[in-house]
Amino acid sequence: MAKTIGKDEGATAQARSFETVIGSGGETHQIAGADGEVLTTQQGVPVADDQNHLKVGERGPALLEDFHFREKIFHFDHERIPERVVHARGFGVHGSFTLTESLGDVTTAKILTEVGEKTPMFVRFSTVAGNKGSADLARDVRGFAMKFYTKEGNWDLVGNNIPVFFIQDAIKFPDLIHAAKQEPDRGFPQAQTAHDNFWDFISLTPESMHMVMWIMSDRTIPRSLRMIEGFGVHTFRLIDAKGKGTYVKFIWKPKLGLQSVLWNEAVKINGADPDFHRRDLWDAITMGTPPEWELGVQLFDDDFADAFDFDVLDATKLIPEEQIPVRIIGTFVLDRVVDNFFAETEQVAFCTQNVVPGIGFTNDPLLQGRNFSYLDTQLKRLGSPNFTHIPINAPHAPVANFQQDGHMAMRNPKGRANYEPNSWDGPRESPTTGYKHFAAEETGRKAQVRSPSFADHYSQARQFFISQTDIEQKHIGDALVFELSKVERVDIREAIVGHLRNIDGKLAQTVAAGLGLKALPKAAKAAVQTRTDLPASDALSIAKQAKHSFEGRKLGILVSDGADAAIVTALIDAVGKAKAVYEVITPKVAGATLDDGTLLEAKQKIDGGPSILYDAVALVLSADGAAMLSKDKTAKDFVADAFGHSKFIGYTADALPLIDRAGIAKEDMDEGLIALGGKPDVARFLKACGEARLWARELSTDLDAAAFLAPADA
Ligand code: HDE
Repeated sequence: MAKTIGKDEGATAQARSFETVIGSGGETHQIAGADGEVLTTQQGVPVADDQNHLKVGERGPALLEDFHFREKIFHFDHERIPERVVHARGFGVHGSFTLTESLGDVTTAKILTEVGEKTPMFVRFSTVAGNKGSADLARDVRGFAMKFYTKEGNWDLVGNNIPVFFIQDAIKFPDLIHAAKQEPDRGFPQAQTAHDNFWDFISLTPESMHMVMWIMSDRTIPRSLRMIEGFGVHTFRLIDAKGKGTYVKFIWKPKLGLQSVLWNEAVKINGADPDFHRRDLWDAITMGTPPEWELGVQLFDDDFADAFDFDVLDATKLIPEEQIPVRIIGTFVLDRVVDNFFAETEQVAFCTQNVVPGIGFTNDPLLQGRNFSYLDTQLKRLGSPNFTHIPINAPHAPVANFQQDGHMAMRNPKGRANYEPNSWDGPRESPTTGYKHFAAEETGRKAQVRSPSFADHYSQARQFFISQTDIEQKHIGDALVFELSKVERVDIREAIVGHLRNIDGKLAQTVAAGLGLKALPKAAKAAVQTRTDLPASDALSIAKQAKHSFEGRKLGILVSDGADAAIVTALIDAVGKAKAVYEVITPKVAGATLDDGTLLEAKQKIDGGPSILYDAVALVLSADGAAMLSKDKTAKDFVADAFGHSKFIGYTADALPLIDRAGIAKEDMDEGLIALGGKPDVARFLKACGEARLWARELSTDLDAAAFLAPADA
């Protein structure tokens, strides 16, 4: 019998605890076996027939008496709860945090002081603007919300993958979100900011320009949720035993490094696999390669805050890591998928106000507003003040108080006293271990004002832009041109270019040229002149932090019948050694028979496995296979896309005709196309794949690159 390579994932048939029988009317019933579970109503009454409702005669009317039917439909009718107003599309997983360095000098929080302590956590990743059913690779901020079930109660760190935000005051949040989401008259476009309302709002809200630079960068089209950073955004406060405060910003860094896809890929991935990110995370965890992050802090005091160029309470600003290095204090691993999506991912309720003793707030006007919003929204979404009783939200720490009753009360106090103070028994406050708010001294006039210290809207936007590599800057320009080209009103396009002029002259010029504007619009009026002395910060660039490793990435191997078995085996071995994964793609899903008679199992038929789903591809084809695939549009797209997306492509000599037919001329063959003749070539190929992309290819072949790389006009 022929040998078989490949493993059959997901095909484990579940043991069947029922038998299917045909009823007297010809209908099928699934009857519980000897030790099988019996289907019941919500009341626990066993059900005899789950296929037909009760009716008068075989063709007669339904009877109200059928309580099983009515209960089943009633429950179904009420299955949906309101989706989140923002961050509706999300994916949650479990994990744990381990502290490696104590912050005992600045906080009493046990989770930040007990080194070696493992704290269970739940993380929900999300996009912001799209509805629950939108695609994963929308250009959008990724929510990165963490719930730590600490010994002292739940701590929620509800962050994003971008360290700054669009607005400075929470009162503008509904406007921002209304503008970003689908337009109210037509109900589209969803899950994208490429429309008039969003850019109109932005053009009238210059404080958003720093964030705009981030969202137009590759940060908003991540390759994987395993490859994004996380930020608490606001300045929070740590509080020590004496009540002294230290400012803190939280940052978490993925061990796999940062990586993004290209916009053209994102658009195609959304069609090929709208669940790309959640599937990727699910696969990584269930295959035993759970993603890990390091949790870090930037700590500072009032002296630093007073001397810093910007206001530390302004959430449109960050503190460059070069100015305050990130101190790594622990790691977290996300290693368990949910048992039930609704129960956990959907019902999890994060609240920024969930802090534990030793961790507190600052007056950041965005954070203050969030503290109101998150609790409020949970009541709407989950329908009861008892949402904390739902297992995913329930603290692992003991809970004892006199709050009672309400819808769906699951945790009900025992005993006579339900008030405090009382002369009976029950929980009492603890001045020693209880939460103490930071005793800030506050004075001031009651007023609706914006502090002048929040007025510089462009300097850090510029700092972000100049910190990027050429290719990253080009992508920002491309994204702006793409988005603004979808905006119908020319005056809005021009207004944005006016803001860009305050950030970087060349960027403004390239975008204006990309939009075909006849003249460069006037620079927007700035309350504060852009500073040009802020130095570039490498930590702001994805490319400058590259890990140069293929670990955690995926190779797509396109194989035909008669392909070289030795090369396939060498590739599979090399992928394993690189701690990466692979998928075999064949013309038919049944797999391919290699030149030594081995049957290679396939994960994808070529139509279902376009090259956009992989970080790099290898074409291991026989001459016949290449000849056949050269006539196939999908196979040609596979190669053309991989090339167009600057990916590394390994190929056996017989695959050359397909490369040619995919439109890659001999003179365009660059060092990113690597011939696979034997093991050393395979090793060289895998090493190259660790670089993720051959960016030089994009800079030399892309239509917009020439304009972008040209020197700026004076
Ligand atoms: Fe949120 N945000 N937000 N947000 N946010 C919500 O809460 C809100 C902001 C973030 O996976 C909502 O439970 C206001 C910044 C994440 O369940 C809502 C303001 C940051 C999630 C809400 C902000 C975030 C939310 C909707 C301006 C990054 C998903 C559903 C003051 C630091 C949590 C919900 C999850 C969700 C309000 C700004 C992150 C409506 C008023 C800044 C990751 O309460």
